[in-house]
Amino acid sequence: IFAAVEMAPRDPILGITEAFNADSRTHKVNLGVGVYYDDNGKLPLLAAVKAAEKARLDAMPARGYQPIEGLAAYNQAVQNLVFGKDSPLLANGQVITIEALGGTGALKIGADYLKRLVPGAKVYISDPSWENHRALFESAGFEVGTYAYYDAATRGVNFAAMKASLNAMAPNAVVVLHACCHNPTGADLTDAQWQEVVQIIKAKNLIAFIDMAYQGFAEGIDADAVALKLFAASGLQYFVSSSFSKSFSLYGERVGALSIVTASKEESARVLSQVKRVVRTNYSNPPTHGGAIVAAVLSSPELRQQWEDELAGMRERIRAMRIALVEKLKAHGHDFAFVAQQRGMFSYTGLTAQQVERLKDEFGIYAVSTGRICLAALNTRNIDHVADAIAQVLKA
Ligand code: PLP
Ligand code: TYF
Repeated sequence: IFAAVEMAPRDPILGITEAFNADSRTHKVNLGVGVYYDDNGKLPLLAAVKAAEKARLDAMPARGYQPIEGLAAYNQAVQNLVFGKDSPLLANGQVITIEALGGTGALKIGADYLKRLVPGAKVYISDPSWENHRALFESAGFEVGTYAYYDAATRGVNFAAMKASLNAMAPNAVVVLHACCHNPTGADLTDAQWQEVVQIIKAKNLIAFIDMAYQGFAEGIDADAVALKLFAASGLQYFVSSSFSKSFSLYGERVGALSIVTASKEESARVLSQVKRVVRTNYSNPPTHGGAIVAAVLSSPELRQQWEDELAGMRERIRAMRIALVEKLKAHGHDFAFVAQQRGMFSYTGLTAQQVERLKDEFGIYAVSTGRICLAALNTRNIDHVADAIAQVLKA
């Protein structure tokens, strides 16, 4: 039965890590995958997470099945974080939240449910977007197109073109939006632009699917939720996927959530019953550990403060690396000021695929062939090597 099976293409980003791991050069740097490393180049275990894990281990909880929708305390903590605990949507019972297997799992459950809800709709992702967005919605059976987003000339957003794309969509089209820290470009919308996007989505009867994988990495927990606040005030119904892979450094625990905003509490009950049906036929119910840890951190005032401080530390370190890279490249005569304007983990540098290839071959520096680099992998020890190497490959 397997004789005719072809080799599937590698994930373009995760494949870089495989090549990086096989490289024996000691000065190698992996700017490919979107993972936050500390200044020692290590994946952090946050102190707030450590404390919550120790308490959980000491309590030695039994490992029964979770409810299909996951841990209630977790789902509520996620709602408070994403929508704000005083949100009228929460008070009205208009939001359902289920624990999901990372942000990817949330997108997958949301996509499968949408396919049942609006089977003929077309899905649009930003041009460019996280590669898995397309694959996830295509595998749910949707046709996936793109909306204009990135402007290579300004290394920012071509907002006029984005609006034109949105305005041209048919009713019920699903629009996947990055809440903040756009992956891969680092170019985000302004608050005023978000307001316009919400208005177009409402006027054209589009369905927003907001992907929030980096809450807290641009400006802070609240500031990064500006799109959520504007959508909340719109009266629309929409989808939100959240991920705690980055913000809690819990990548492998697969902690995320899918939230859906409905028109009423009564509608919420019906929608939740359908989403649970999708979950049941995928993995039945989510694992216990990661969600319990995030819930414990978010519901303890001390651990929550500690986590916010640690998250701010990650955010500020990335910003410092952005500014340092701009300065070091300036010393080489290159204007990379846009790197300090872009937000989150990533920057679209404008480096060509050939230049990225040279970075790898000659300097042991791995980046995505599109020119995307992960700033969160820079540190005070590798940044000179990276800046010097970029300056070298920019020489004709
Ligand atoms: N959405 C975006 C925009 C991402 O960059 C990522 C990165 O991993 C995800 C979703 C997936 O999140 P997770 O790793 O929690 O599945
Ligand atoms: O874009 C990134 O690098 C992260 C990590 O299939 C990632 O979002 C990359 C590819 C993938 C899953 C996660």
